[in-house]
Amino acid sequence: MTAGGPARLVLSGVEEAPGLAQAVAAAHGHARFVEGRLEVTAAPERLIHAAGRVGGAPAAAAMRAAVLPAVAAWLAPPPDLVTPAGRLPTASRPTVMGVLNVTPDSFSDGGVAIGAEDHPRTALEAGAALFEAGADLVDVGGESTRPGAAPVDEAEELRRVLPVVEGLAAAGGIVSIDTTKAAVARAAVAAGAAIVNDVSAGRDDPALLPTVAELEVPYVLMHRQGTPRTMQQDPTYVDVVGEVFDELADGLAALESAGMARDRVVIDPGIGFGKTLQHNLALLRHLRGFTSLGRPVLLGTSRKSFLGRLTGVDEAERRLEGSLATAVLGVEAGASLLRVHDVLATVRAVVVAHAVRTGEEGPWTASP
Ligand code: PMM
Repeated sequence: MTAGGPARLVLSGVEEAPGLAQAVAAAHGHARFVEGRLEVTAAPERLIHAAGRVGGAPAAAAMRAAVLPAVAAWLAPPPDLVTPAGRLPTASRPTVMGVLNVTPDSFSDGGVAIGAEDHPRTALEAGAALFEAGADLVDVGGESTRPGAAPVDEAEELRRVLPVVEGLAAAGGIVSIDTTKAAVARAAVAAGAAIVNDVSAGRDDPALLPTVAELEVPYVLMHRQGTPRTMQQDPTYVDVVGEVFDELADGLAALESAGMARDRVVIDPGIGFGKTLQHNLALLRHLRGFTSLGRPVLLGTSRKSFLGRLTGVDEAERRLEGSLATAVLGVEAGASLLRVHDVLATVRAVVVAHAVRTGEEGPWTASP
């Protein structure tokens, strides 16, 4: 699509949709209903005129207000993400978030085992290695969010993550805290964390969103259906892409009502969180559409079980090729942050994908 050319737009909540479809067709566009949504292929201006023909000037104005910002966001690069610890250059290139899970079962998911007497030394070394490999930021988590995982209490989560956040931040790195708990987010930010990454969209702890708004740090709003304990039992959607999109759009509006500036929010479709293999594939195929929300998109596919299903690889740490394939496709679809375990390999793959996409070489390179 070009700025003035036809666009494929998916509209929900449109009043008088049948009349609008007819008016679009009369203006030589295409329109059809799919699962309660109106899919239109037309130049945005034609769609606005069609709305005016059906509902008069107010309908044209409403359509203009809804469509033009979405198209502009879709066409434009996302803005940089400004954090208290520095700026993430999401406007100019994809950025890589290294995963540092500090949980007892973490050897299997690429993190570091805690419980050893030397905690946090091993975790700090692992975090430093992620930065050295080219991570733009490191995501520290103390509670496993794997399907079936049991919750961890606040004191234990704090014991796991706080010294790690503190050490990595003190060394100058941008650190995000992967938590669903307000108290952990607050303590981690006090210890130097610059982003709160919440896989619950604020649903697990009602104090989390007001706390993040008050702390004035960026926030990752991720889509999840169900809870980690049960979410993979029977994920159900009528239209997974539309539903995840609408929930993130509603979530963004709710965050603004909670006092969080929109320009601090990153959105994430939540690959693997209450999704079947086909749901994950549909979200990846339609990832580009999420950029129309005007916020940087985070993609977390690294080592996830759907990659194991597709490739027949059971061990999470042997799913590098699938992880890289989705990272590269994610970059092509406009993802701004990639949450990954294999940082060096991902940075190298993404440097190439970005160069092909834009023609730009560097200045961003991976160190060995
Ligand atoms: N995935 C996991 C944990 N945290 N956060 C965001 N924003 N997006 C994700 O996809 C995501 C996340 C689970 O992966 P892991 O158990 O391998 O860390």
